[in-house]
Amino acid sequence: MNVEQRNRRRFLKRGAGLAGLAVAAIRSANGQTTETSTKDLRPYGERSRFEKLARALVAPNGAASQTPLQDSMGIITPSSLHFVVTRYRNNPPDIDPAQHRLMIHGMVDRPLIYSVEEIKRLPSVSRIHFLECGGNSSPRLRRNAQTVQQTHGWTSCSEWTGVQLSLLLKEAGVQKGGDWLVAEGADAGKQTKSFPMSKAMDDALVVYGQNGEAIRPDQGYPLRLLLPGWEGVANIKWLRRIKVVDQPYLTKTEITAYTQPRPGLKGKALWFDFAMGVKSVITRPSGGQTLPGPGFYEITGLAWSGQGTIRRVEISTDGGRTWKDAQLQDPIHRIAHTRFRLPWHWNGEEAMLLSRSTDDIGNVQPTLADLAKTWGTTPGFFQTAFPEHFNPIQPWKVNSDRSVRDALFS
Ligand SMILES: Nc1nc2c(c(=O)[nH]1)N[C@H]1C(S)=C(S)[C@@H](COP(=O)(O)O)O[C@H]1N2
Ligand SMILES: [Mo]
Repeated sequence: MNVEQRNRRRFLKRGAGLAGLAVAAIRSANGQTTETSTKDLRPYGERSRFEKLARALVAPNGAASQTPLQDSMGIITPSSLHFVVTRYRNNPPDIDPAQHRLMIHGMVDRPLIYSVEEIKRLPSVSRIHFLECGGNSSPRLRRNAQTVQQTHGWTSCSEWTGVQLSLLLKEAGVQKGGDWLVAEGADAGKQTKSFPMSKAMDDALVVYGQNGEAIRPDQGYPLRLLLPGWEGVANIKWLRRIKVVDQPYLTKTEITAYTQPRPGLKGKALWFDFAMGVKSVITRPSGGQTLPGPGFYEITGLAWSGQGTIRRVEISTDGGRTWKDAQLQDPIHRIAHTRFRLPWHWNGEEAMLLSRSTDDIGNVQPTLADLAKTWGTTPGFFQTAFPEHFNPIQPWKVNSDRSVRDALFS
């Protein structure tokens, strides 16, 4: 018997003994006895009672809430902490997956109705993608915001599992001229959104899985449309219908919000501006925190781009005079949160922390002044406006009293 076999036998013996125990007494190194009760063997796990991390509830019933980015680790957002935006403030519909159907119709040769079980039988894919509300970090939403959860918490990142929408559309047979689609949710507000066929055929997914289990009701259980990198509102939850059409439909939910007249367009707005720009934010140290004192810190945060893969994140601790490359966590996924880290020694003096991300098609995260120029206006315009796709470099000011503050407009 070799060493490995012997160890395995010993393990099995011990395992067999433990299985019969309702309460195991564990003697720890310092001689204290800790009780582990059968409750710890509960079928669906819970975190330690000492952990308090939670979403920030923006709407009273939790129909809008933000991810606690300041304490997030790595790149995956636990499903329980994924941000929520459900318009019209309804609770998520309580859908029995056995009753739910997805209909694909309109300009197709074979209109189809799928049950959730039928969709799950099809070839599947799992992909890590972020989701971001088009209004995330917009000045009007962050008026009284102090923390990064409040300023940037309308983005999260999950591993999504489902089928490629292109597969369903090939089954249905898209007719000539069917260049757009309209997706509809089963919520009381009947969220609908138009999107072009090119995205449907490229990387769009109909997902039923999130981080290794069924997607949560808040995220669209049992089926959701995922248009990787595109503004949150296009990612229809509780997906029940996809209609192939010849042109965008200008549905109620897409014309009553998610646009902002731009001065540079003589007051007109950009419609169908789908992909989220390249963005990043330092999550620690960040707004509302108090640093314990001078010394070592790891500056860390998240970067993402709705158009590709993050290639580079630079960090400045002196308000943009000098920049250093941060280390990016491998593997880096396309259209996903990307964790960056940089060691920093804080000398106790005032500092201004910035992060600037670049993606693989060369988009560089703009400063507030750059962004204002693109919009044909001045930074002051943004203070009262409700710009969508607002992705400027976020400055956090570290004061000598050890407090950290949002310094975007100061
Ligand atoms: N059916 C439906 N889909 C929806 C919405 C909704 O209210 N109903 N909200 C949209 C908006 S505005 C955003 S930002 C994202 C939020 O997704 P999440 O709640 O899973 O984070 O869902 C989108 N899809
Ligand atoms: Mo949104």
